[in-house]
Amino acid sequence: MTGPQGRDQELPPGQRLAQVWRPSFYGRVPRLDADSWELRVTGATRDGGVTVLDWERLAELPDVEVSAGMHCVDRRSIPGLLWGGVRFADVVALAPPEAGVEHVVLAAVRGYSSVVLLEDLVRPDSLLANRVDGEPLTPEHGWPARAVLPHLYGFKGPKWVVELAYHHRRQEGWWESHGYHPRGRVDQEERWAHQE
Ligand SMILES: Nc1nc2c(c(=O)[nH]1)N[C@H]1C(S)=C(S)[C@@H](COP(=O)(O)O)O[C@H]1N2
Ligand SMILES: [Mo]
Repeated sequence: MTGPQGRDQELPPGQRLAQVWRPSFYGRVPRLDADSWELRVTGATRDGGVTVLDWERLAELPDVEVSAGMHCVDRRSIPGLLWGGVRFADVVALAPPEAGVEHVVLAAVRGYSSVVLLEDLVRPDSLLANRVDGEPLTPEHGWPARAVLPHLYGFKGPKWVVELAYHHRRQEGWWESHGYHPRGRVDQEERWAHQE
């Protein structure tokens, strides 16, 4: 089927097409410089230390592209985006967690954070992205780096991400502390914490 109805049918359960891709964020858009941006890998790391990765180091990892929609827990979906960057699985291999770690906090500048399961982070389509549709991310959409975990709702992917922290116990990020689901899988409609 063609037309908007046909496309609607391809959307995950409970989602509808967004007419435009309007960025979602609170406060002002940070203007970050790719040359000074760093990702700090902290918490329960295997070597007990903090690994600091910049884009020069990350560029040594395989460059990948993943086609995926963005599904906001508020039910708006933007289908068919082509994300580019490196796999979180490769980042995790560079700076691995202690044995038994299951939880990860992804933190952005200015207080935004989300929690994800390590198993969701290391899926092959989970990216630390710096491009979309062949262009560098705009500042509004997360330049110079954002997390994209396509099978989870959008709130699980911080834009302007600067820290990846390993935890043995479950944590709460910004939306999780406001009643949103700790896991957030789109196909399971894991929107609210009370569904657990
Ligand atoms: N730092 C930061 N990251 C964020 C957000 C935010 O407000 N701040 N919003 C999240 C939410 S709720 C969604 S749906 C997606 C939206 O990404 P977009 O603005 O590029 O469409 O970013 C996520 N990442
Ligand atoms: Mo969202």
